[in-house]
Amino acid sequence: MKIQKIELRVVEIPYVHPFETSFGREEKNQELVVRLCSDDIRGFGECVALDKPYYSYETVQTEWHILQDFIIPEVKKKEFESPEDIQKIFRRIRGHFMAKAGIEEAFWDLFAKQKNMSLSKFLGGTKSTIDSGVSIGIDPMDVLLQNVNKRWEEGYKRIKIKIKPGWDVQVIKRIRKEFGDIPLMVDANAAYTLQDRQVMKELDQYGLMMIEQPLRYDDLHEHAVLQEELETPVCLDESIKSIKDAELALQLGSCRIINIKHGRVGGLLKAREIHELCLQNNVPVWAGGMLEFGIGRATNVALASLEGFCLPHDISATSRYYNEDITEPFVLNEDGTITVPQNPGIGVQVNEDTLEKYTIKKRWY
Ligand code: OSB
Ligand code: MG
Repeated sequence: MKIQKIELRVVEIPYVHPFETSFGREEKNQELVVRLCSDDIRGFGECVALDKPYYSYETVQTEWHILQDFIIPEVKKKEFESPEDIQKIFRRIRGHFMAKAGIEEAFWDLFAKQKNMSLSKFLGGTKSTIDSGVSIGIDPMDVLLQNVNKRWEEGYKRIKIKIKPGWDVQVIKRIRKEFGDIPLMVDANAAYTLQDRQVMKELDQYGLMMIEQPLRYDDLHEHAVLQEELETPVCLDESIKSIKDAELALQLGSCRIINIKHGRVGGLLKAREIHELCLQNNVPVWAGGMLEFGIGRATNVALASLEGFCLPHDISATSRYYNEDITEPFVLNEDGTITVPQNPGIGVQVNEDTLEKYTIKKRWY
């Protein structure tokens, strides 16, 4: 397969409600959308870096730079037999996993469409629905409790609360008091150090499903020390960027659960490999989210349809974040699941009008 034309777009859509984490409060999201054209087939991918280098060093602008200046010129020179072929181009470029993932996923979409298969089936997915969880940002207590109540009533299978120093134990205590024994977890986005282990030990009393990424974004050793002291499983997000990181984390005992984000690990091929490693080692995995628009959300859903993804995911309905999207929306079923699209490729249609409406920069290559 030869790629004749490639389009990059920066797309910006406001959230229905500001989203606050230990990084700060944001009103809108930007994503870089990749379109690959091969004859009459179009493949779409969404690069998931945020516009600021807080979750990872990548940003929408570094993604643009790496794709435009290093990846796209190579892609245009080559022929592709499968989505795996793009790995040869990636090998020389260190890091920049989210830039790589966006274009790799456009290849997966393209090849799946060429084979007339859903991305889920093409990846080897076995599930027709996936369990949906929701991530609740930092807000004043009354707003937060209303949000938890709303999402729990909507049917989400578990609630994740964003925490930071000073916004942790008292919040969880209050939620347990109001909502009892609901499936509950927290995500610190690396906001604590081992000196805060007392906070972690207090959180340990609340029967949480897991504590996600409490310590440094690049640490494995201190997480192992902490995990040893806790009953609650530690789940790693930021710290796992490769299969090597995952292997080491399992050896050291840094976590008992892994959150897999295809963008963070460099695409679907790598994400599937980490999932297989965890499946072999009986380590539960689930699919994380990066506030994706429809293309990225569809990719998440396809990944989460693989066998080893066995805990509720950070894949909520589109309406959790956006009033309007660049594809038709994903909706929450009454039983708290989301249906895996069965149409070819990502299985949702890109709406060219909304894509154009929210585009702030675009270029053809
Ligand atoms: O740590 O999982 C995270 C959003 C942006 C960056 C990092 C994270 C998140 C979320 C939201 O928790 C997940 C989602 O619903 O997309
Ligand atoms: Mg996280």
